[in-house]
Amino acid sequence: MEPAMHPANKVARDHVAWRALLVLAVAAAVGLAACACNDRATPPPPASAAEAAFSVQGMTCASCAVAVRAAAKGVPGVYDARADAEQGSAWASYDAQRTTVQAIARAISDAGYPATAQ
Ligand SMILES: [Cu+2]
Repeated sequence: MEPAMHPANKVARDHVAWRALLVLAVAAAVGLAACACNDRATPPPPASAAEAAFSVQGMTCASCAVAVRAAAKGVPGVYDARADAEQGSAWASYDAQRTTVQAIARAISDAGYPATAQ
């Protein structure tokens, strides 16, 4: 027959179990947070990142700028674009290994806003 466990030993063992649980819970929370964070993060620019500016005709309001931006971003290899109707300008960040300034200008032009690289 085993001797009864001393109350102090039992408390110590429970304490270790709770600490282990706590460590696991924290590790899980950190893992989840890192996961969610990665989902939201924008991918880093590729090594062949390039930028281009365009003169764009025909933009008369903010929704024209939205359309120009969407046209530029629709080109595979473009990972960011901006357009300003007042300035008649657009800018694109793109992967030079995947697309060209000419292709982006053509896509903006095809959307109805004649564009030329600056
Ligand atoms: Cu407009």
